[in-house]
Amino acid sequence: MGSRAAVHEPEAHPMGFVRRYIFSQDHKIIGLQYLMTSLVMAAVGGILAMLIRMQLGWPGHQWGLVRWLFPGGFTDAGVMKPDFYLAVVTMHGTIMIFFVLTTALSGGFGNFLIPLTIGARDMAFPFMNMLSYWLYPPAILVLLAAFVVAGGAPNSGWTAYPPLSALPQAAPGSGLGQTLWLVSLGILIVAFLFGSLNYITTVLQLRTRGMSMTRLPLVTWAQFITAVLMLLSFPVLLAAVIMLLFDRHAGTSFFVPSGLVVGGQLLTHQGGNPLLWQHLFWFLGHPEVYVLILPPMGIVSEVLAVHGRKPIFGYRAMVLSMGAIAFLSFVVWGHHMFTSGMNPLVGTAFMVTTLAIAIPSAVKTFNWLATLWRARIRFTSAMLFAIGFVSLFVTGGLTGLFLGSPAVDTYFQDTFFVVAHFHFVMASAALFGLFAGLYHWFPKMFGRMMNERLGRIHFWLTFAGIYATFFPMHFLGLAGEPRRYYSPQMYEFLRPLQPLNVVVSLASFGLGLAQLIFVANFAYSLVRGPRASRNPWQANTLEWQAPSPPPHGNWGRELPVVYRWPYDYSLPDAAEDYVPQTAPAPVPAVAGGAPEGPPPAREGDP
Ligand code: HEM
Ligand SMILES: [Cu+2]
Repeated sequence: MGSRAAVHEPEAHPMGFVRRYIFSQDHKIIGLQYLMTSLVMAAVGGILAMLIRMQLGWPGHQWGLVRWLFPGGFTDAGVMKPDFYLAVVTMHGTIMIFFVLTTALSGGFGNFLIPLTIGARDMAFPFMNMLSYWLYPPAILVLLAAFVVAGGAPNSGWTAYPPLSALPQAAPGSGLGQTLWLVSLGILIVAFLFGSLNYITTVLQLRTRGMSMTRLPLVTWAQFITAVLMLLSFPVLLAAVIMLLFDRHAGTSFFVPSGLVVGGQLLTHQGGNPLLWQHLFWFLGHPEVYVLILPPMGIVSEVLAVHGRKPIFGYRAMVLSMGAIAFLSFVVWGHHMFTSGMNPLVGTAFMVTTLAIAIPSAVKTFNWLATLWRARIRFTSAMLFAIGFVSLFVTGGLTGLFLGSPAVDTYFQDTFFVVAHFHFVMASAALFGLFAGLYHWFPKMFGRMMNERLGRIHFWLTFAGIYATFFPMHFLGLAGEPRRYYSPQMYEFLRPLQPLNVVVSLASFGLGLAQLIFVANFAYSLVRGPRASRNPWQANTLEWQAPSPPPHGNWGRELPVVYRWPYDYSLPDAAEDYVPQTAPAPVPAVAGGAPEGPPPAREGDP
């Protein structure tokens, strides 16, 4: 099958609309399907975020809008009911992490970019790739159905801790809603596994002539390492999901302890342990947060080099640090469980591994800054978002160091400090990576340019909005405000925090509104944007050698041949400030022309 994908003739067989755009096996269409669906889900998750902030900013206020949007049992004359609030929090987290960031960054950018950047015509297994996408909409439908079934959506958060998630009678959302949540996640995990198998095989098997692993663009390295991470971690969650379904419906007791009394009734479950779920969940959960951040790291490395007109600093260190982060992410999950009564010795071990992640993270940050050092920066929208990513990643990473220490974390656990930490380092940083990627590759994806002025306005409003929304959360957490509480103001000691909560809510509304600029720019550019040339950013990687947008099969009759690494920008003796990977070595000189030679042995770093 791999060889079929590699040799099949472009445009050889005419296809109808359905085969071409709906049930397509073309990696680019599948990538765009993943991307577009994720953007729609981002809107859903964003609306849920606004609902959370409405409740926390003005608890008890009767919202006409809420009453209109959610009639029936969800609200009390426009005031969200407590279990509906928890359902909103659960669905917001679940949607943003699994159904927006994972799907957009891996499913979207991975599919679109991997074959193009390695000089292949498609993925190794195009049919499996199509299946991967087509599991995603059913997973969405099953998840969203949880809102409308009896009891509503689950209350147990994106982490679905038992016993709340294990006992249908525990809370309204613990009934059918929780079952749908589990089934939906199971379906989506299968989609991810199909995708990651495809990515790994494709990168290993279908690289064009001259494209050694040490000449892969960092964006492709990031996708490759992410796929390995997904392949090794998601099956653990799949197993846990199935075990939890068994506990709920087949009478097993993996996660439910003996002697539980719910609603005056002694349960028959015996001998399970809720902590087992926490171990299994976080064995996926921590790698998952890196599944969300590695692809943006790749995107940002690419954007900084292209729009800074400089070779990426420390290519090899970049690859190695991504590998180190991926490896370490499997041995730190216990930092989510410091307060679960774990042996202090084990806690210390998890602290050491956790803090060790700061080293490769710092290597990457240093290398990005070194890439920017004395760069001839073009302040495009993509570049602004890439620089913004570095800022957000550092801001969020620093608080990780506090949380990584068990003594400090005992105080911070389950407060807004943790919410601030992961909204900077994961949510916002990943979002900035996504935007940087969209602004950068939009011309290649759709053959048109986005409006740069609107893009820059979008950046500044988003950047300010993110800091205004999430930075004050550190102080809320320091003052002891717990996360996931319906109404923290019920507690005397938290009441003075109310004005700050209003500030955060107002900032988040501004942040949400600013995204409309992006939506407008995206939609308008899609139909009216100026036509994009083949290589509008004057970039070196292979995808910019294909037409914009690339045809089915990507390349004409001949596959591109690669002669160099992707970061030959601003070489002193070259005619232009960029030398595409397909340019024969040595560098075409200003005068005299270049003799053709075989692909040289030189690797990565200059
Ligand atoms: C040096 C780097 C980092 C360190 C030392 C660190 C440490 C920690 C610790 C100890 C916690 C648990 C806090 C608690 O629940 O009390 C935590 C939570 C979290 N971290 Fe990090 N982190 C780092 C980077 C990252 C990155 C890069 C991401 C994502 C891309 C991330 C995403 C998260 C998430 C999502 C949670 C909260 C999960 C939840 O409870 O819902 N962290 N981090
Ligand atoms: Cu973690």
